[in-house]
Amino acid sequence: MDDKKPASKKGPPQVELPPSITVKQLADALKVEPIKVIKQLMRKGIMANVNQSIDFDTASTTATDFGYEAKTPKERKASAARKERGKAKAKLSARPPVVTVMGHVDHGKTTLLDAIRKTNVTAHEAGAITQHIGAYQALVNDRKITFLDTPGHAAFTAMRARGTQVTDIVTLVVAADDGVMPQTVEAIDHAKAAKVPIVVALNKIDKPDANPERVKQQLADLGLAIEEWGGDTVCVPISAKQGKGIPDLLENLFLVADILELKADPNGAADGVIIEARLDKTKGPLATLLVQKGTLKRGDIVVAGSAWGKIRAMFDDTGKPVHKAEPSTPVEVLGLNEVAKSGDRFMVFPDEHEARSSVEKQQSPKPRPILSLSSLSSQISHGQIKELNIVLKTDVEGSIEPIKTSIERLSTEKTKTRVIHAASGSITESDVLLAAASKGIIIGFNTPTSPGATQLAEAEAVAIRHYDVIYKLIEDVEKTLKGMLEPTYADVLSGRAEVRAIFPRGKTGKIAGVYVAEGKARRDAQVKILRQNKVIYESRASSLKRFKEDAAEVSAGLECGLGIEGFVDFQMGDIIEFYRRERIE
Ligand SMILES: Nc1nc2c(ncn2[C@@H]2O[C@H](COP(=O)(O)OP(=O)(O)OP(=O)(O)O)[C@@H](O)[C@H]2O)c(=O)[nH]1
Ligand SMILES: [Mg+2]
Repeated sequence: MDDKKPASKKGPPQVELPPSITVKQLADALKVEPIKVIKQLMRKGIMANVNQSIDFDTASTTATDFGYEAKTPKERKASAARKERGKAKAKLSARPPVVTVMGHVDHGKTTLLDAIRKTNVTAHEAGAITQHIGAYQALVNDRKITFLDTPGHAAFTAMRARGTQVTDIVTLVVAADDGVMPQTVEAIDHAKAAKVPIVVALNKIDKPDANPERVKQQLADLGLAIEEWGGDTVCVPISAKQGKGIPDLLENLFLVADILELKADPNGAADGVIIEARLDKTKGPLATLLVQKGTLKRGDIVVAGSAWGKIRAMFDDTGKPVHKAEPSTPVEVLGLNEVAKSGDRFMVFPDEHEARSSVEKQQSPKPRPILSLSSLSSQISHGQIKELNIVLKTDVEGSIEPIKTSIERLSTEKTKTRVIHAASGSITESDVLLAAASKGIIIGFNTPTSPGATQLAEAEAVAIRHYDVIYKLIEDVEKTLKGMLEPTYADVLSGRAEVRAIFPRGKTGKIAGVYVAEGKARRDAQVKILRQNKVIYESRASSLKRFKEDAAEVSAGLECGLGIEGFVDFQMGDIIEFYRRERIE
């Protein structure tokens, strides 16, 4: 690091960083070797090579680590603009609540949504054909309420895993004859992890064996504070099938909404979330958007992930064309160039040019932080994480309590351990989503991971650890908390090449002309030089060229020029092995 002291007491030296920067450029800007930046990123759990781009937030915290204060060139301008906007004072207005219905299979989620929709649709014209767009608004005594028509906690948490929270209130449907079931528990934990209030609908009270009191007791045992017993969770007895108790349920949802004081600024350009999207054979890509802020208008230019376009037409949940949509309103829009991804955020841009360049920018992949125990460990030791969230799955119910208690006992003043969900059974996709959304990890005790969950965990970069001995499990969590768990790496062979020519470079340097026999020769690789099957030198590639052009990698069957840091003593027939450092869990 530069040990030149800043000239005055003005604080740390400043460095100007663009919104996206390669590791190499960042290292140059900070006047340190790229490997130092790479190592610092690893401590944050980010695996990035020299040529990979990182976003401004990552770059700026790294700059801070090296003693700099990061600024974007536009920052001054932007902060001035923010102040200006602040002066104009966002005019917040009340907005309708957005509700998601959750609950165990067959407890009546769909029946409830249908019942509400049938009696309270906002259809203005009689006979309007209601269509499924993934969300709808009901009108109750002149007040609007929005229901996400994609019931279930998996969809809810999938969105949250992608960084968007749309739900204000969860309606938990529990069949009064069946009581609390595994997915009821999951739904409660998912809602709690998202810090979303729950209103319980005790459904099927028309059934002769319905026992609402027993269900309330079960819910209380799970830690839900039931209103009648001094808590704040309301339980409303209903029969979705007979339409009984539904006005009471809606009234309670509005009460909770009033407590939450849900507000949004309906002025200005809209942003929000893609609820659902599909390809219509005749109309093309259709997407259901939920506006969260501002007002969406026909003709607006919208970007959602890699999809973008000008809104050509807009419909409400009854299929009626509309010109604008205010906060909490779901609309189906026509005009995006491709099928958007549900859960992606959308934003309105002032013109096509800016929209297009924003889409292009998003296309450079971001390195993903790996939420492994060891990376969490380093994030904890760097003070970036204060709470370690754990999803615990065990083989039998009896193992849950002792493990949970031991884990939670490990909480320190600085770092809390929180078991956000514990259940018996194999590790499922829903567990992975919950861990992803809560930036947590999954611990399996004597229990397997379902195949779908393994894939999803890879995609979501969620760490799953398996144990069969409790003390080992506790020990690892403890080490993680103390920030002591060091990541371990293995060298993975990525290619092999043979020296077929030797050229001078400069006065004393040498370049080997090599033929790549297997895999890939990589510029950013660790290399081993083998002579007669013995490793004679280990270092890094210093240059890789194909026909005088720098190359990041060269594939098998091709020739290239290779320089190696600190090594010139090439001989014909030497074998060069290229290795990639990989973290092992
Ligand atoms: N008696 C009675 N039956 C109900 C009531 N609500 C739902 N049912 C019945 O329970 C069954 C399941 O209802 P659904 O609404 O499909 O349940 P769900 O929660 O959407 O189920 P999944 O989507 O499969 O998770 C259906 O046969 C409904 O007719 C009710 O209030 N009373
Ligand atoms: Mg259903």
